[in-house]
Amino acid sequence: MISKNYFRVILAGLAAWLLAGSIAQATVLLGWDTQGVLDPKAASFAVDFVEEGIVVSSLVRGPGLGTTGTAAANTFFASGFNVSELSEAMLGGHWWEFGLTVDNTLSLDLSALGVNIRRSGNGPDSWQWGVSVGEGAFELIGLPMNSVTSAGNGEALATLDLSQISFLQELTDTSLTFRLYGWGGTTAAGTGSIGRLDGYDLWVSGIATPAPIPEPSTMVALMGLAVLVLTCVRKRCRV
Ligand SMILES: [Ca+2]
Repeated sequence: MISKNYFRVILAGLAAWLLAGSIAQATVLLGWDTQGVLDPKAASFAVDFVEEGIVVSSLVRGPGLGTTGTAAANTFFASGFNVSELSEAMLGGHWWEFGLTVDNTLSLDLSALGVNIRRSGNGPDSWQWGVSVGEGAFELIGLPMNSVTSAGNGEALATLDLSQISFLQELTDTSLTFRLYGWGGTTAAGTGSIGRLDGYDLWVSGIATPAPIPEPSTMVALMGLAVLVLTCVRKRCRV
């Protein structure tokens, strides 16, 4: 006969596994910190932190941006946001861009996206996130954001909640490309840089869990097994 304690261990383990899945907390999955950047005008900026199982492409400028003017230290710098509409920014390459690929060992539920912007007085004051899944077209996510502060150390734009965007949940064996479109600069020399507050200046948070995730039918089967085991213990059945 299998002992009652043995069954209790099985049940406790099963309960712990189910509980762990239900209370997982979002953490930063990838982040860039501009503090200490050696060349704010470099062609790209490598990620500072990335969760294991995710591959990130470097942060780059869109083809409509340049590096005219003096770059503030501890930023990733760009000029040329002098278009007046989002549509012009989208058509003209006035964006920051980075991408990520998640392999088939992980499932990602994205939670939030944030960025710090340090702009000049004649730089861009309006921003909008977009994303492409796989090779798909770019889709706008969230609402346009404003950067009010110029010069100084910049400011954090409104954090974008990704948790309610269904196509950014349960991501596995796929790739994403994010773009931050900027517009509203009044001259070509106006600058819009990433940085330069404490901590990460560009980041994505979410929950990464091992894949494959058990299907609901599997969860039901496991719950049924637990009930069966418990019933067996109570009846002191022999196995
Ligand atoms: Ca920073």
